[in-house]
Amino acid sequence: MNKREFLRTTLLSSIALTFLPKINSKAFGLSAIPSDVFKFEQSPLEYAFDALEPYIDAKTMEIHYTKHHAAYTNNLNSLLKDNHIKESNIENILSNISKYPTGIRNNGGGYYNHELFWKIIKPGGSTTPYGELLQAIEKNFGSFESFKEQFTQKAMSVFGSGWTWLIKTDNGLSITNTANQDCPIMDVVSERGRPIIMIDVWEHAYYLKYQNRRKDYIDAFWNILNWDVAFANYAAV
Ligand code: MN3
Repeated sequence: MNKREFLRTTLLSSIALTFLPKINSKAFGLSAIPSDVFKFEQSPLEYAFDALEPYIDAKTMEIHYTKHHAAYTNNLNSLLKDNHIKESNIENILSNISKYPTGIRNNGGGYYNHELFWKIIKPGGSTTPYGELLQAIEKNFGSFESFKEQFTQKAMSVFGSGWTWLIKTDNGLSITNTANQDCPIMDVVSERGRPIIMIDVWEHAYYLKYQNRRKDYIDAFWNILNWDVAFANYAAV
């Protein structure tokens, strides 16, 4: 900036300041400044990174939560800002995702899916399914053991990156896969429903500990599955 530009900038700034309305900074605190776009935040993890050992290792959990999930969240916020989208309900966005840019589909799904995933697993798991959810599982899949087998087979069949879900549909329970970060509430997937149980089968979810052994990771998943949350997901729909 040369001297003339400097003077011009300074002069314009002074004029601008003169015409700015006087703001009482104490009465008008930072939090009161209207935010144009809602910002999504990662829920705090309810257990330590190493709490799921030996089923999911601490390093995987740390990278998965602080890098992968954080990146989806930050990217989602940036994309909403850039596209001037003010919707603050992630389920409203995802259930109408065909109307949004692809980046919001990928990162909005990434944000939401991991929010669900951190809650469906917990240290030590919680016994076995019970109540109406167990009855529905037995009705739809024959038995709990048969359900586990079918869910495992479905998760093994994901080609590339994706998720496997137990969902509640109008016709009962169903096991379905989604590619990338799609999820069953999106209006673009082949089979829609409300998520009850979900497993992330992207390699970043298990590769450090299990490498190519996805089956071992899925088998381990049953030991940390939080059936109380699964039951709550089921009862909520
Ligand atoms: Mn993931």
